[in-house]
Amino acid sequence: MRRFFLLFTVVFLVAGCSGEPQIRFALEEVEGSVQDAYAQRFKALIEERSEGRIKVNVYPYGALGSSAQLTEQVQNGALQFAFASPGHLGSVVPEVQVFSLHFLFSDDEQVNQQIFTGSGELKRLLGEAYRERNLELLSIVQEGWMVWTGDRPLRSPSDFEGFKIRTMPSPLLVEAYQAYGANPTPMPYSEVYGALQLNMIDGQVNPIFAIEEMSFYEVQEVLTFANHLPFVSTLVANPDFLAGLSESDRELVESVRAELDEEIFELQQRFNRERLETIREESDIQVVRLVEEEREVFRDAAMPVRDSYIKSAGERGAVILKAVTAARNRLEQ
Ligand code: 6CS
Repeated sequence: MRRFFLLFTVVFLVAGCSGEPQIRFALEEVEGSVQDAYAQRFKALIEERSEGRIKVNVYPYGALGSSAQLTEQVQNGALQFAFASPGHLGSVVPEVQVFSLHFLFSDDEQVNQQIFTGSGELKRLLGEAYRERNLELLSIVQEGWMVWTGDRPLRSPSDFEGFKIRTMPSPLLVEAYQAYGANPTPMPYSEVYGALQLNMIDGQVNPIFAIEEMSFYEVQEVLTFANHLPFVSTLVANPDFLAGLSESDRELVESVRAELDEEIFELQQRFNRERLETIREESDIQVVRLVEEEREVFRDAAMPVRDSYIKSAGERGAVILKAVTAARNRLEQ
């Protein structure tokens, strides 16, 4: 009886009431964000190319829960697709914390794009780690450089002394800011604006498009660009849902996913460029860009976090780290 019920649930979730696939796709970001642009294009292409047979419903941040709750809903099949940012996923999939390691990736976004979308070890090994946690990793999506916002310029670790910075909860993000002497304070994305406004925290870190659409710049004095880390999210799906699709529908999903990898990379560059202009027009926020010597000091301070990564992500983590470093060196030549 229990098996029958389980089977019924799976068939219902795969097919939806109409007998055709229905995709519930949840975002960790609000309408107008990079993730929203991705999901709207995904919906348009899938619905058009399946001639309306496959329906995609998009749920922006706030509709269905926090990032951690969205991941759980993909794992249990209540959602078919979602974005799962490594900054929120580190305790579930320690290997993904490779995206929390400052100064590991290239200073060149194009190089990083090739590392994230290429057929190298990174995606294969992370895919294995995700599958063990009942998640199918579809894409690694770059959303722009992380930028520090604060009540002061952050030019050296001494500026971080006692600085309360909101981070996503991944343990290695917390460790990186501790290494700079800061006081990292993880909290949900939705609470950051209020916490900045009430001076419960001194700053936070996110890409420019998010700093603009979440209005963080309204309650901050300075943007510091260190280009220490690209913000990435991962597109995940429920493995049973994908396995239950017909071969041609699976191919359709795969072709749209591959097409969007390139399209969204360019779109996020435009979003981040244009929204920096908006921030500058609407505020008198100071913009600081660190020079190489300043970045070098942060790079040195962050290096020990790589050992912590290997401790928490084990042998597979060590191979991922090597593969990223090798790919970076090769592509930068
Ligand atoms: O800071 C955060 O928690 C969030 N930032 C972005 C840009 N996307 C999702 C993530 O949850």
